Amino acid sequence: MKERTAGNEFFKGIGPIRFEGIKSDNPLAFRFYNPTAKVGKKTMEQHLRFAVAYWHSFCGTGGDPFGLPTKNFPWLTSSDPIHRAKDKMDAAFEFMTKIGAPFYCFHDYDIVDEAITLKESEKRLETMVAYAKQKQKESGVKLLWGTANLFSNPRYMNGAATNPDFHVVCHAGTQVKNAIDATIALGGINYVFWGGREGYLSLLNTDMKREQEHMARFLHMARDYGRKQGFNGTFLIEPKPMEPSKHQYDFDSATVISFLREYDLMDDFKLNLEVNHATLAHHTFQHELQVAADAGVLGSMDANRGDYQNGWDTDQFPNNVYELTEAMLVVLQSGGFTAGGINFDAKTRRNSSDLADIFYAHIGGIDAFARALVAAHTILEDGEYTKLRKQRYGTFDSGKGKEFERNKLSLTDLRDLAHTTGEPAQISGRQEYFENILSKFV
Ligand code: XLS
Ligand code: NI
Ligand code: NI
Repeated sequence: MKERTAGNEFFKGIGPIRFEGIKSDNPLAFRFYNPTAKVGKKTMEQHLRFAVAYWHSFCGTGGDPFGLPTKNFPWLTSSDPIHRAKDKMDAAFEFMTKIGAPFYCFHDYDIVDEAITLKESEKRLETMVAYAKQKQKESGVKLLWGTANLFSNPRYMNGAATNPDFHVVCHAGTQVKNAIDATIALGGINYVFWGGREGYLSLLNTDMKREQEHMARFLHMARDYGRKQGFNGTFLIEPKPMEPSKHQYDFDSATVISFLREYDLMDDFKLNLEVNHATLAHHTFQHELQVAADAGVLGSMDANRGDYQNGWDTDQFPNNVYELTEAMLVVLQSGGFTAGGINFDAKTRRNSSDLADIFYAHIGGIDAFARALVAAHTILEDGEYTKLRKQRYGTFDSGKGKEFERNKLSLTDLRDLAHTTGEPAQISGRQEYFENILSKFV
């Protein structure tokens, strides 16, 4: 077997990506994202906390149901799994350092391929966690979150924690235990559960209540284990309504919050919200964020975008500054990210086959978020938007409206008041006016 050369440069000819400002014509520079620039009290870097998703950028080779992979990543050429995994990790850390991302995220079997036996898989993981530790130390890149892939292996075809076969649940538990251990070893700030196969394809063969109870039990066990091992970060659930299952139990923010409340998990769990998952649930991303923020469980974000014509999870890089501004308005008003961040859960298109495309994609996404952050911050500073929204509820700020909010009125009081005040005057909701405020600053 060929000896591995450590420290190979994979993205040759591409140096660190720097902020060059709006006048720059350099496609390998930021035009809006200046990590050290202050927006309010924090720098852009502190606000946005960008993370690179290991799976899309270094593992996904562009295969689709109609065709073979299109991306010949030079880090995937070795036939030896550890050699290959280390090359891939070298490439990942080279990319993250050059793009200037402070964080990354991974699934267990992104960092090394799963082996035939559980024992060998665990050994491989151990080797790669040690390697990641060293790479993090050298580069300063940190782990935003770790997770376990409980959806690719055929054993999970009927679900992982919600599988009707207890033996499969044990395997899922093993993976989650190991992934929590890895996350702790690498100083991960959060741990994510995305339940792609936690749901059903047909209700005819599914005991939904029992499966959901199993999921709750499983999450309690994971929480208890993590806390016992000293993990004091946040556990995150990432809602998605469908795909790969027909119906997934973590459908959307509201569904997950009611699940967390029902099963007494609100103290340890928050939400990791993804743009394309929101749109699959027929919500705006802004809606999903607001529902979570209102319940105090807005944890982190998976950034991408769907396609307005296709109805699936296309995971494209974000570029719609107007919609991102709506999202950042919610984030800023809820106090901004503390433990969470913005993970680019997005992939370059199948026909974007150059290594440089991974850079263009992230540069575009990062710049779009920088613009949205500045726009949202300016809108809030300007104050007209929040003032007008508050004014819409002005009738609750004094008199009988205030008494209503304070629980001092009954239904018959409302009836008596309606009789004395008569038909209310029409008050415009002024949606277009509100939209124009956003347009003014975007
Ligand atoms: C898939 C999900 C997945 C999670 C991590 O749609 O977005 O990538 O973020 O398991
Ligand atoms: Ni997704
Ligand atoms: Ni995601």
